[in-house]
Amino acid sequence: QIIFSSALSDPWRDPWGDKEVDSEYVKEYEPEREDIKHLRILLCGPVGSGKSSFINSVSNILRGRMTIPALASYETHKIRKENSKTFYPLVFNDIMGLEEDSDSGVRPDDIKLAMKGHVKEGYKFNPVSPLSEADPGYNPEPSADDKVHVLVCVLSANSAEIKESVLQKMADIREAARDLGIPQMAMITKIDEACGETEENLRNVYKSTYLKQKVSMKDFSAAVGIPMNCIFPVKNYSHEIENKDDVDTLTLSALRHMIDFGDDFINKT
Ligand SMILES: Nc1nc2c(ncn2[C@@H]2O[C@H](COP(=O)(O)OP(=O)(O)OP(=O)(O)O)[C@@H](O)[C@H]2O)c(=O)[nH]1
Ligand SMILES: [Mg+2]
Repeated sequence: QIIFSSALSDPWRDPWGDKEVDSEYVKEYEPEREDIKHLRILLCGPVGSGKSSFINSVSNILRGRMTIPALASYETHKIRKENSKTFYPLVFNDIMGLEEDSDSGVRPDDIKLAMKGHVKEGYKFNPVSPLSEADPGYNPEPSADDKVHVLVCVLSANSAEIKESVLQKMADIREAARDLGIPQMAMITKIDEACGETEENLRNVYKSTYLKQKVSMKDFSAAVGIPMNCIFPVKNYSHEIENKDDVDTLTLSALRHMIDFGDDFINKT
């Protein structure tokens, strides 16, 4: 159902982002450290929350045209520069959805191993047994850029309630990230379907009472334990055939913060 609520006179975030500035920032980013070729961003969240779509959206935006979506398992998604054989020094790992039931979906222990860089490329997570050191998918000596530099929890704005068991898994993952000192942020996807105001115009996102409540203490932020200023609303590209400015602006703003958080971590360790 569509919810219309009274618009906030005082937006929960200000001002609206600057697409050109953020785009340049993201495109120019290079990690300073010699031993780090790329900043690694790990996306985790419930099934269907929009993790893969986000990676695809980023690719569309940085390349300035629609691109073909990527696949599942522990794959590192790289983004090729347009008209070039080189890639941006940003990579994404997308972990398959956190199922409610503990016998399916990826195990939090495996996600912890992934954060430490122990999961090899192409490893297929096994819901019933964790990755062990004896497994060929186990990387015993991760390099500095096999490790995850920023953790992003992805949740959908239009899902009614997140299941307790899924929240518990997310809490476990976040605790592991905290122990490793890995910075964390959250993304709230599908804002185009969240409420009447954002359905009408994405620019209403920071004025929406409904979304403010979602991200504020009462709801989302308390549920995942991530402060409101580290939660970024986005709309992913799904069926569009052309890029749209407002969509790009929100995505680039989220991406820029991922870079900042991840880069801080790189320079600290
Ligand atoms: N309207 C809208 N649809 C979206 C958005 N993001 C994702 N979708 C749709 O939601 C569905 C699930 O998106 P995915 O990106 O596959 O979700 P995922 O998190 O990768 O899911 P798993 O890989 O199964 O864990 C797809 O049909 C997408 O087209 C969004 O921002 N807005
Ligand atoms: Mg996916």
